[in-house]
Amino acid sequence: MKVLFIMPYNCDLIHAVSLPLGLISIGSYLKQYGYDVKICDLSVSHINIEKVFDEYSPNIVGLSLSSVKHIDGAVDVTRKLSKRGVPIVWGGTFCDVADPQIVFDGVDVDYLSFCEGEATWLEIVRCLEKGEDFRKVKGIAYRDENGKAVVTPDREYIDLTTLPILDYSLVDVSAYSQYLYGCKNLVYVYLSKGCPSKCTFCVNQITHRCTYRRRSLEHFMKEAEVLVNQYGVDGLYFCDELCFKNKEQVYEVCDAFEKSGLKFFWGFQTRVGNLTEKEFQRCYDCGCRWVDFGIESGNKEQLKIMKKAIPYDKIVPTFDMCDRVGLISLANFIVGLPGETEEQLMDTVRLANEIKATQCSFLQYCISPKTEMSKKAIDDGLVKHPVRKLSDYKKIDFFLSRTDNLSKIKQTELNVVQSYYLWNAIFRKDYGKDAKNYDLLIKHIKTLLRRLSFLSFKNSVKCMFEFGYLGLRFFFDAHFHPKIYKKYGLK
Ligand code: B12
Repeated sequence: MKVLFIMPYNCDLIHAVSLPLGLISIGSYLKQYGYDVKICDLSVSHINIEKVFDEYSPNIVGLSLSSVKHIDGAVDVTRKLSKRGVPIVWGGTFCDVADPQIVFDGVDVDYLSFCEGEATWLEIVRCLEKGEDFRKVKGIAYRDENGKAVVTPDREYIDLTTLPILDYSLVDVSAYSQYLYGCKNLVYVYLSKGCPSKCTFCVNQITHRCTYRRRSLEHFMKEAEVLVNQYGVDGLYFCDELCFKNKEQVYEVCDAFEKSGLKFFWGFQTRVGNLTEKEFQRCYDCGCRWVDFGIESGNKEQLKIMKKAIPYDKIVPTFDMCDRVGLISLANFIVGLPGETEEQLMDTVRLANEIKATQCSFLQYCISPKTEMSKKAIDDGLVKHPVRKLSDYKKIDFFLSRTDNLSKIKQTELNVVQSYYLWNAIFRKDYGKDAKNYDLLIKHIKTLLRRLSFLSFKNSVKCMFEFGYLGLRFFFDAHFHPKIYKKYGLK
């Protein structure tokens, strides 16, 4: 039984490409049961997927869509392979939040798989082997005889400690290395899944149903050893939504890093109020160099609506702690929240100016279907252009959003605030003793050229147009709106 997993190309030139951890995890799980797995990542190579299909001759194909950025690429691959007589399944976070009927009406995909893919895939390939119907498999959607989407019952989450060690030989690790935070070969990894918080804007409500689970630290350390010793990785970015739920986990992980003797820098995302200076210091002493915080808003009313539940009075002191310890601190804010007023945005800018964060990022809120906040915005009639067809999802993009503005603030003002901080972020120094002016910009350009080299000529032209348009918008919005800078106190 042969399984072909495909990561579609995406037109996002801003971010470096990260390891397809979801596919590597499902692939390693299936290999453990003796199945033959191949992962083909079209965002790091522009190979002919039909040729790969013919040579490998898989029994089933799975595509991963982590965000709306993958829609075009996934539709393209599905069109090319849909006539080959093997089932095509889409999975990944985009599928978790999308409306299955809209997806089935827009593309000839056979099944959708929701949330965690490991156990679902094992059942799917076993059904395929025995010639049984997939329709009894939990956590999927299929079309009935009339083309209507049928969703099977939710699947229980698995105990992550039972998952095998990730088999990085399934991909070319070197293709994913990033220059960031003083590292020359940084990759994304993970230790846990989900988050117990109930933030109303976050897709975690759907993908992990507000649960929190951790992987086996022992397995993780074996993976880290492979990444560092075999692939020369010098930086690990923990992309967990909540890397440490409590202080004990910090010491457990730091002790393991110290004991291993492996040399790498690392960083993680956490919530304000979870750790004290002592833990930040312990992390720093064990190689941690950056911490990412979701602050979202500086306005207490908006934070309450979001159910963010972070202690407001600890926000400023937390960034002070990171500054004293020597950690890069990143503060993420959301602007244009449903019903947000200019005064509320001013509170956010005020807070961003007050904290000692190395970098503040502002992204515009856009609906993430099925989340509490989006459902309410739709019910309140704030969403003028609801999603009716697959291509409408492409407009739901947090980055200088082209989606409906749900706030009471003018779109130009939202764009200016976002661009202003982004511009500052691009032009700041990177981290470390050797950091120089513009070195981060140079690294971003290197990333962009690298991304372009992975795309086909047609796609690189398309992506460059999009990127050029965004770049010009940034530049103008960050430089030519003195009245708005003054109004919001952008220094
Ligand atoms: C790493 C990461 C990135 C990386 C790229 C990820 C990738 N390889 O595509 C970077 C930094 C580039 C990135 C960028 C963006 N990201 Co991002 N990212 C993440 C992050 C932090 C981790 C993803 C991950 O690796 N998880 C670990 C693996 C093991 O889990 P997984 O990927 O979910 O896979 C499991 C299931 O989804 C499923 N599955 C996955 N694929 C498949 C395929 C099949 C066939 C099946 C059956 C199952 C299946 O099974 C897997 C194993 O259990 C998530 C948040 C999170 N912690 O999940 C956000 C997240 C996926 N990103 C998100 C967003 C919005 C973006 C951006 C659009 C942000 C922006 N506007 O700039 C961009 C899009 C650019 C892009 N290239 O896609 C959102 C998506 C929300 C949504 N779909 O509505 C998330 C959920 C963050 C959030 N909470 O809002 N991202």
